[in-house]
Amino acid sequence: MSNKVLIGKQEYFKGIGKIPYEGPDSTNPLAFKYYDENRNIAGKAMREHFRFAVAYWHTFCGTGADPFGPGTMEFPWNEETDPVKAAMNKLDAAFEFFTKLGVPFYCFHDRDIAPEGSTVQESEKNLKRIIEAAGIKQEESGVKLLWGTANVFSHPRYMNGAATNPDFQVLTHAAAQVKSAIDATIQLGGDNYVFWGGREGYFSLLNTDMKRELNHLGMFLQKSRDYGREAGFKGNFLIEPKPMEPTKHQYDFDVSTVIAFIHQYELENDFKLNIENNHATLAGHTFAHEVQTAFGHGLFGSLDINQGDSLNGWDTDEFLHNLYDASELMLVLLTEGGVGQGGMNFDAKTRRSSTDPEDIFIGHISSMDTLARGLLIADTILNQSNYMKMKQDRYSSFDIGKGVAFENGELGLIELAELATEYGEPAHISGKQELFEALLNKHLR
Ligand code: XUL
Ligand code: CO
Repeated sequence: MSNKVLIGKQEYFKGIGKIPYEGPDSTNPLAFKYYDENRNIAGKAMREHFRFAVAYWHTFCGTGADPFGPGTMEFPWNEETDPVKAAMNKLDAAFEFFTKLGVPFYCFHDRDIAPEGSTVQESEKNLKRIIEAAGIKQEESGVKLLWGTANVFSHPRYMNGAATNPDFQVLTHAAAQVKSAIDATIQLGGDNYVFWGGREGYFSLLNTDMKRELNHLGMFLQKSRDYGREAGFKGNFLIEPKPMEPTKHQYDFDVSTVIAFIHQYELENDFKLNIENNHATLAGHTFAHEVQTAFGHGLFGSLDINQGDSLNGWDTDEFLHNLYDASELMLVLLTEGGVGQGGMNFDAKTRRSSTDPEDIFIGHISSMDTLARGLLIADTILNQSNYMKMKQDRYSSFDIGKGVAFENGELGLIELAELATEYGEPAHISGKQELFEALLNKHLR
């Protein structure tokens, strides 16, 4: 990243400059304590371990509205009444923010970055205008697009789903949006294109033909892939799992469900997963579990970084500040080779009552520091403890003799049963879970 800060016609975050790295002893809330982008850890710069991205929808669109009241945050880029001019102002604010924070990437939905028009053509025209301007901003700043996506869940027409809507006409509108959003992603050189299910799911089986809806979704994704590849998109298509909200049964429940879907519809050569922490916990999994599952199937794509609240069951999208979760995640990433052409997108929002413009900076800085600290902890555990050996030793009986033969597929059930008779009752070998937990805690600092 260059140190250049990009300010448009007007400076939106006055009084805040480029966020510096000041080290762990700093008391400056607007400085990094651990994220030192050029510092080399485990063979690469910190920046490359994370490939941090800012999410357009929360940071520049979400003003804090909830079901009990309107937004609380006043965004000056929203003051302009002409929607296209307001989108241009928002773009200025966004690039000012990216460059002051020093993140290398951003992500958007079509409707975050450009306003919906009254017809398909008008919406496409609006998007094209803003994408043109975004391309220039990218060149000027060096900030890149991690992924683009289409919002096919907010407009009332999508109340019964988009690709899984029982009304074919609605599906065609989703196709028009996805086509334009893929075009925009290609034009901006995006590394990935994301499909989050939105309202693809159902509330009652009484009015739902699940098999038919899933077939429609599979067909829709195949056609989106075909279009993207023909149009020259070289990046990964990603599906983002979520178990519930907005529908009761989301079709993309968790990583395992999506992996089965990807294989069922023969999407495995083009599709991978975008995994979000709060979605993992809603599905009853840890983030580390979901990420490990995706790596296990060779389908890890990218990450949405946030966290939920352990005391409630909805998607609160808080900035990740749980050091334990960050360290476990970084242990998995370091042992599996890292984020690749994915990254870490902050699908996170400041709380409704955090209304100062600096709070948006503090949320991102705190989360980037949490992950950087998690990286340092994981790297120390891997290099300065016997963690990996302890883990591998649990499986050492498969490294010798008949264990090797089993792994090579050379022993059938009859031979295995004969061996059980020969061995007699095995001695108990402790799993040592508490020792592993103590080892991680010892390094949490
Ligand atoms: C919703 C969610 C989305 C996706 C992109 O819970 O995570 O913002 O990340 O559509
Ligand atoms: Co997300």
